[in-house]
Parts: sequence; C-alpha cells; structure tokens
Amino acid sequence: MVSEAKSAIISKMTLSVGKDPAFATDYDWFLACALAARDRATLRFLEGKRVTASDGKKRVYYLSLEFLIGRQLTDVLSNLSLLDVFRAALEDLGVDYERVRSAEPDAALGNGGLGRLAACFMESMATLGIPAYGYGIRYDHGLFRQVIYDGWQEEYPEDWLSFGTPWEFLRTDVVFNVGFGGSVETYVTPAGITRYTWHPGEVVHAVSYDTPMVGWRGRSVNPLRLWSARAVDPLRLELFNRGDFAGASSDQARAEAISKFLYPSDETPSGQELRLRQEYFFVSASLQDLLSRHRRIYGDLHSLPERAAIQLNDTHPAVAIAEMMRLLLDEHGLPWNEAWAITSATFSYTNHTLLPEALETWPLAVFERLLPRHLQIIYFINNLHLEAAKKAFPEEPELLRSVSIIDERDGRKVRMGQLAFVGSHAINGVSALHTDLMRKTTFRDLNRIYPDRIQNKTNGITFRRWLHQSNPGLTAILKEVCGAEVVDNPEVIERLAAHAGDSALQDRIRAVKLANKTALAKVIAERTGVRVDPAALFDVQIKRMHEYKRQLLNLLETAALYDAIRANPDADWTPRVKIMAGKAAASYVNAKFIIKLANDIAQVVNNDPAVRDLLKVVFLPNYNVSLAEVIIPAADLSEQISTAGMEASGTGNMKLALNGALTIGTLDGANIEIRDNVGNDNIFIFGLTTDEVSYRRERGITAGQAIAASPMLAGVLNAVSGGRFSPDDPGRFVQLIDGLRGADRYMVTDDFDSYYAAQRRVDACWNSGEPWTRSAIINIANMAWFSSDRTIAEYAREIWNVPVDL
Ligand code: H2P
Repeated sequence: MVSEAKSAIISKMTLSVGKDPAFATDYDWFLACALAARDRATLRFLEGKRVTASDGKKRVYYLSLEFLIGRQLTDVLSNLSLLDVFRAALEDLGVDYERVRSAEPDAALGNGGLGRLAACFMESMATLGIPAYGYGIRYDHGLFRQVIYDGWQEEYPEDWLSFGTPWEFLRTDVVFNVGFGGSVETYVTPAGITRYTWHPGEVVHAVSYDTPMVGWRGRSVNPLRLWSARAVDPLRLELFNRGDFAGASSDQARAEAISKFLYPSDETPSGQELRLRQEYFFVSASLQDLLSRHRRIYGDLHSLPERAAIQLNDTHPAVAIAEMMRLLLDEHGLPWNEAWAITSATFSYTNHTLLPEALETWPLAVFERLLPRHLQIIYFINNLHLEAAKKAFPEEPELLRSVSIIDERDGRKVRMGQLAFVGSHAINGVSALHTDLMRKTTFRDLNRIYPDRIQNKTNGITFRRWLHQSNPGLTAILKEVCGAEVVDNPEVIERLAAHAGDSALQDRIRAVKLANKTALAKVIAERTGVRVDPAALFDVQIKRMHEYKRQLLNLLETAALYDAIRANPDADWTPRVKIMAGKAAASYVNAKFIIKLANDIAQVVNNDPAVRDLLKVVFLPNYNVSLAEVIIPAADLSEQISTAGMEASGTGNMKLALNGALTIGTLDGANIEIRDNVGNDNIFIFGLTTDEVSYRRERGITAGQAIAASPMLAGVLNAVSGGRFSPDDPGRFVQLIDGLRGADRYMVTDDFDSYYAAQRRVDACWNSGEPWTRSAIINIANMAWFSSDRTIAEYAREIWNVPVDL
C-alpha cells in the first residue's frame, strides 16, 4: 500500500506537476498528493453515477450560494482510509505531511454557518450513499481575506484559485446559456393557448466544474458542481482591431463578474444587481442541467418529483421556483397546472434566519429589468396563491398582505422567503426553537394556509472533519474507551459517560486538551505576537461578527473583569485567555468597531503588568475553516451568547461541545438542544429567554433600567465610551456605546449582569478541577445526536423521500 502510494505520488509529481521531486516545493507535493488522491476517488465517482442512472435512484440536488469546504486533502485521504498510507509514503520520501497539508489553500466559498453546513451535508450525503449533486458558484475569490491593521479590519481579495485547484474536473460538454434582461413575447397558438417566449437582451455561458465529495470509507462519491461565468464571445474583434482594447473585452468583464467574488452576507441588498445576477445564473444553469439529465435517463418530465428532490439552501436560490416554471412552461410546453404540480412536489426550502433585514427582497424594478419573464410568472403564482388564501380565510383581508409574495409597503418588492415557501412542499427550520418561531412569527400566516409544510431539522456537523481529523488525540481515546466502531457509529460515544468520573480517563482527556492548547498557543504567538499560557482557561468566541451574536457583550465582560482584577489583584482569579475570531461584512460599520474594540482592549490588557497572566485577550485574524480546525479542539469554554430568538441554530456550538468545551450560552437556537442532551449541570445558561426578549421589545423597555440597576455595567460603559481603551482617540466608541444606552436592540445591557455572574460560575467550576473535566466528558459523550449524518437521514426520510440506512 505504502509503496503503491509512493509511486503514485512520484508519478503525479513528475508527469502532472512536471517537477523533479528533488526540487519540489510543499505546494508541489500537495498537488501531487491531491491528484493521486483524486484518482482514487474518481473511479468510485463514475461508478456511482452509472449505478444511480441504471437503477433509477432518486437524486438530491442541493442548491446553495455557499459551500465552505476549506481544505480538502486530509478529508479526502481520511475518508478513503488512505491518510496513514500517504503520511507514511511521504515520510519515506523525506517529506512532512503537515507541511504538505498546510500548503493547500482554504476554499472559503461561504460566509459562516450556512455555507459550512452545506459542506458538512455534502460529506454526510456521500457517507450515507445518497446520490446527490451540490450546485453552486465557482467564485474566483471566496470570502475576503481579513487583515488586522492597527486593530482595524481591512479586506483583501482571497485568492484560492489563483493557481487553479487540483480537485476539480472541467466539464467542457456541460455548458448552458443563461439569459438576462430583454423582453417577453406573447402569442396565441392555433389551439388558442397563450404562450410566452423570453428574448433575453444578454446571454452568458455557465461552464461547469466538478469536485468529488468523498463519503466516509469511500462509500460513495458525489459531485459538487460549481458554475463559472464566461462571455459567449470572449473578445469583440472589431473593437480590438480599432485599438479599443478595454472596450473589446468589456462583455467578457461583465459576464465574468458574475462568478468573480462571494458577497458577504450582510451587505445591504439595495443596488446589488450583481447578487441577483449570481443567484439566477447558478440556478438557471443547475435546473437546465438537472432537467436535461432527467430527460436523458427517463424521457418524460412528469416523473421528476419521483427521481429528484431539490433543496433550496435559504432563499438565495429561491428564484429557482420561477425558473423551473419557465423551463417547464416555455421551453417544454407543459400546461400551468402540470408544471406547478411538478415544481411544488420537487422543491423544498430551508430557512436559516428570521432577522427581518436578512429576509431577502428585491425591488420590483430591478427584478423586472433582469428577469421580466420570471416576474410575470411570480405574479401569476401570487394571484393563485392569494385566491386560495382568500378562500381559506375570507374574513381576514389583512392576512393577504402578510402572505403575499409581493410586498406592497414602501416600494414594491419581491419577497423571496414567501416565494420559496409557496413553491415548496416542505419548509424547514434548523433547530427546534427556530422552527417554533417560524411557525409563530415570520411564517405564521403562511403556516395557517399550508399547515403541514413546516418541519424541523436540527443542524448537525460531520464528525469526520470536526472530531476525527481535527482532534486525533481525542479520537484515539474514544476508540479505546468506546470501541473502534466509534468512527462508524457516533452513538457509541455515549459509552464514555460511564467513565466520566474515572481519574485516569480525566487525566488523559486533560492531557489531550493541553496538547491542543499548546498548538493553538503557538499559532497565537505566530499571528499576533501574544504569548499565552496553555494552562489558562481558553475562552473562545468564533463566528461571523454580528451584533446579534453579541461579541460586544463578551468584550464588556472582559473590560469589567479587567477592572475587577486591577482592583483586587491578589484574589483567587482564574487565569483566562479570551480568544475571538471572525469577519465583519465590509459595509457593517458597528461590527468593524467591535473588532477594533477587541483589539484595543487586547492592547491595554495584555500590556498591563498589574494583571500579569490572569487575563489575556487575543483577536485572531482571518478566521476560516482551517483556523477553526485548530481553535476548536483547544477550547475550554464555548461562547454562544446571542440574544435569545436570534441565532437560528448555531453549529460552532456543536463542534466545540463535541471537542470537550463547556458552553456558556443563552437559551437560543441549538443551545437548547445541547442543554437537553448534556444536562443542566454541564452547561452555563444565562440571560433572557425568547419570551422575555419579546416582552421587552413589545413594551419598548430600553437599556435605562438595566444600567441604573447595575453599577458595574454603568462603570464599564463609561470606561469604554470615555476612551479608557482608546486613549489615542477617546471618542472612538461613543457611538457604539450610545447604541446600547438607547434602543439596545440586542439587549446587551439586560443580559450583562447574568452573563457576568455566569462567568464567575465558570471560574469556580474551572478552579475545582475534577468536576470541570467530568462535565467536559459528559458533553463529549452526549453529542452523537448532532452528527450531520442524523440530520441528513431526517431530510432523506421526511423531506426528500430517499431511502437511507442509518
Ligand atoms: C446561519 C445562522 C446559524 C445557523 C446556520 C446554519 C445563517 O449561519 O445564523 O444560526 O446555524 O446558518 O443553519 P451563520 O450565522 O453562522 O452565518
């Protein structure tokens, strides 16, 4: 095996990379290994496609604007059971696997949880043997690279593709035309039927690239098919010959802009025509592709719902409902009712947020300019939908406003959530609480009209990447204590619980954690210059920077703790390292100020000899999947402190608990289900509940009361807004803090005291030693349910109607 791998790697190095191994760089070795690994995945990949077609198996199509896959090499090798073999082969060749692995660029084709969920789902679908295609965009530049300069975030283009990627196959024969703009022609057939033809004003090519997604033990390999935009004519020769070189390539530049770069999720939607172009581009190509596959295999389109399930990952691909109707009506000549029956039986939609500003809408004018035929179709769908609503609830004209796909208030808009809901047979939330809130708030009226559509599918994470690969030390212990089958069946992790009090096991768990923390401490020193003690409590908050996720609450507590330590330096403090990482959308001013505050606090605290090693603050730049793989196994405390009702689920919370971190969190999203699984004694819950949050909101209770009641809070707000951490610019944080003193939309002030108190419970538990480790073990033991294999099995059975044996 090892010798085979060695010759495969050498052969790729010489014949594909074109390098003499003696002169190969780490990146060359990565290329050679990736190509050798891809060969092994490809045979299975092709075989899977053949069998699916010949056996008439139903396929799942997962449409997502984001796939946050990160690095692939370890994932692919490990899932093909070749990791040790390749490691040994490289060692024989005098090459260190770790360096080779790190030479791979991190594919950051997503923002955060939503994109990473799509990547975990692709892996789980392949693991469960579900034939699936992931469809998305092959962005030249993924999420921006974050550089922290003088404490501020700066954004630079990310360049994962600048040297190509060895994982993908270009499919030169899978190219589709995607149109934009133009006009719609109406005509009546001799049989008296009105038909429509769309004449787009502009056409671009969608070119496909397939990356194999390998399931555990290579059970199956599915394609992630990403579309790249190309101009139909790369160059306008007549302009070029006249010397207008820029004009000659302007069509190309306009077309290629579509797959140039991933939008950060919280950019304001206004004026972002390009984003709508991106959405329609990949949706149209994907639907054309899957319809042509279906016709090739089965002939007739009426059987589509039996052979295909299309999952919309949030509303970003929701225009697919209108595009499917257009293709069936205009291109394939089906009558409306048949087309609608096929569409609604095939589509399902996952909602990931209830934040009003994140619910996608498009101004009618933009929509009409870009997609005139689709707007007609949407009007038609809406008319039928409103008719049905009127019939069901004749006494409630108000209801029509809330369920309409067209928002008639301040400037008419298309509401993508309503469109996705109306066109799907199943709609799901991503945690029990979130789904409940969907039914009660945002989709309340739609839920009354279509009462059985909303389901819950609590998110999950793939244990292959987030436990086995990223934490081999812990995995080795689990194999020994729970049995080697733990890597195939996470449920046996539960066996660990019986040994939670065993001091030998506790010592081993602590030793693994310490080793992981030492590795993280090294990264922290390299990237920030700050030296931290691995024996201290590592307190971690890693996620997109957003006010509802309340990094600011964490920072205020840090500032208060700092003051408390200074006031009483000889007390029995728990040495802590506060570690934060995350990116702020480029246009999100407050989130960027919060990053600056984190760095300003770090500057003051880390350089104050009075606090010694009792408190250190670190903001790690450029958070991505690879960095998460280092931070998560090293965390002692997991910060999941969003305002109750605002975090749909969270998945970082699951990764951290699985790796033995205890959670400090609100009763929000999947935190509630984590608590139910690990038990109240093994988690630190604090803060307002969802009901209390809405009560305050409805009554307009603002921050005044909380501040008046808490001298510590008042003190810390004054300190931050008075320039205590920003002596170079004392007014820097006035506005940020004034936001808390006023509306405090995210109720930071209301939760401050209970958060501070919960942190002191954390200190006491940590100081007690044994009970902490016991709780950590109980957390690990009870996380099996959060495997994305469980989540995908539920989607398969309850939404997609696809067989699965789990
Ligand atoms: C979002 C939600 C999370 C959820 C995730 C996946 C949009 O991710 O906010 O609560 O777990 O989708 O369903 P994020 O905030 O991490 O970008």
